[in-house]
Amino acid sequence: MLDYGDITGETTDAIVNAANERLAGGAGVDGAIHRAGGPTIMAQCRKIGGCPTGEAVITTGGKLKAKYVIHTVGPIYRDGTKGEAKLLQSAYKKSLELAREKGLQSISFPAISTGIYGYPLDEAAHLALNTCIEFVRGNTDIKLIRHILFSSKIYDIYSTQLKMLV
Ligand code: AR6
Repeated sequence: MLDYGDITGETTDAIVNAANERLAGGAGVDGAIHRAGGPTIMAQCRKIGGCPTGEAVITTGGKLKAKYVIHTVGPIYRDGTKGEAKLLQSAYKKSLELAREKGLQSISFPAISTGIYGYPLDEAAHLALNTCIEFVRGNTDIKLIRHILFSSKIYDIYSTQLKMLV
């Protein structure tokens, strides 16, 4: 399901953070989640220590409405020949697997890698939606996957890509 807005207000069991490998916090959606969720999220990130690109880890949601934050690291986009697509798919898949392992039923994603990491929006939207659709075909445990898009431009790109997939 697509929606427009700020992911920090989501009431799904988990929200996903577009983090960096050091889990050090940053700008964009990462900064917004840590600001809204408070310091317990960063304290747990420090304990975990890091997360390789394409992997995912989980912490509390702190003061957020969502119980958990799943931190994943999308690829930095270079020229598309450095394994970026596989890594972006993996970031979505590992986040979903972690949610399933925890018994969660709903999850919200931002458009991972499409901000500071520079991933072209059309391709990132296609990969995000396709990976989620394939995952729910094989697993029925997760009942709701929301994609929270931060601008009308990104929302429109997701809508176009979704129409092509279903
Ligand atoms: N809610 C939903 N989406 C958001 C929000 C928000 N509050 N804020 C930004 N976006 P980015 P990346 C969108 O740059 O490209 C950080 O510094 C934004 O419009 O947050 O994966 C990390 O620490 C864009 O479409 O993440 C890493 O160092 C999308 O979220 C690095 O940036 C992702 O943009 C990760 O870069």
